[in-house]
Amino acid sequence: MRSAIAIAHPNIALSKYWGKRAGVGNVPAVPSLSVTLAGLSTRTEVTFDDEISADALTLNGHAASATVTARASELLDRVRAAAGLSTRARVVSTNDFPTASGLASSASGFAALALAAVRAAGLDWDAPRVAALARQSSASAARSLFGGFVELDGEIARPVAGPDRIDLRVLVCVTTEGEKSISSRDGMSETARKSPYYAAWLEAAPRIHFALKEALLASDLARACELAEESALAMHASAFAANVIYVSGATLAALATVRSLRASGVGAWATMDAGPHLKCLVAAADVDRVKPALEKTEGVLRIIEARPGEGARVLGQGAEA
Ligand code: 2P0
Repeated sequence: MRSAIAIAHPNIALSKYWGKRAGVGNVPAVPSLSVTLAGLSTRTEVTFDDEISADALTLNGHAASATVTARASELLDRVRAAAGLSTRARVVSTNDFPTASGLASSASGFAALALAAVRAAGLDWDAPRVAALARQSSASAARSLFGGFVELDGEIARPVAGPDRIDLRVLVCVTTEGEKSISSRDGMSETARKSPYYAAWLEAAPRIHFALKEALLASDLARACELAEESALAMHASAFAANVIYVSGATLAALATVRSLRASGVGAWATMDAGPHLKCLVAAADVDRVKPALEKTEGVLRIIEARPGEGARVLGQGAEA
């Protein structure tokens, strides 16, 4: 038996990925830039075990569904092919935050799975190669291999600034503990197929992305966050028009809180992903002014405060599980 344990953190896109290039490889249609979050983690152990005849995945203490297991097996098949292995694997993965509700658990999940599987198989791949493997399963996962601020442009994920480039805090306003109703994958393909605004999104997204990257590299937190909100609103507008709606009443209430704080001169910006949680972007120095207002907002169940953190890493590996 050969095993490895990896830990990875979710990332929140400041400039969003939404839509895929035609063809194989799960390549995003637009560039994106994310921040990898400390304090929220996925821990995954992969054990190649000669005694089992099928891959088995345990997620947060429960056997995963056939669909979820098949997605993990696809990644494991790529690793087996590269390593010349035929052995099936036991995968045990746990998140310390809500799964599949727009908190990018697929990003940290596939980043941790890719890294643990590669190491357990004895492959000595560098981070960009592991990121390319993760991207094929979930494009945003490629970004979680790296820490700080990370760009995904076409097939390539790369870090663009360290975690301390801007003193950013992300206040994740949790609005439900349940799972989201439509997967990102389906939401993207519906948007591409049906939205009259998808072409406009494809045109706007790179402009927003490169302006945001420039603001980040100039350490301009306010400008970077303003562009992040612009990216989120443009992405959701294109999705809305295809009847793909991730926001709930609580999301919109939290958005109203953020915008009224800003109208009163407090630096607070919002971003939303493929789920109903709102993420408020704020300078560390302003957290005490912003957090109480969000906590009081109807429908906000709790707030997770996160800061930029490190990339995925291996916790241990060995010849025996
Ligand atoms: C992002 N999202 O850039 C965007 C913004 C959600 C909204 O990347 O189809 O789970 O597996 O490649 O990576 C979520 O999409 O999608 C995502 P697939 P993924 O973070």
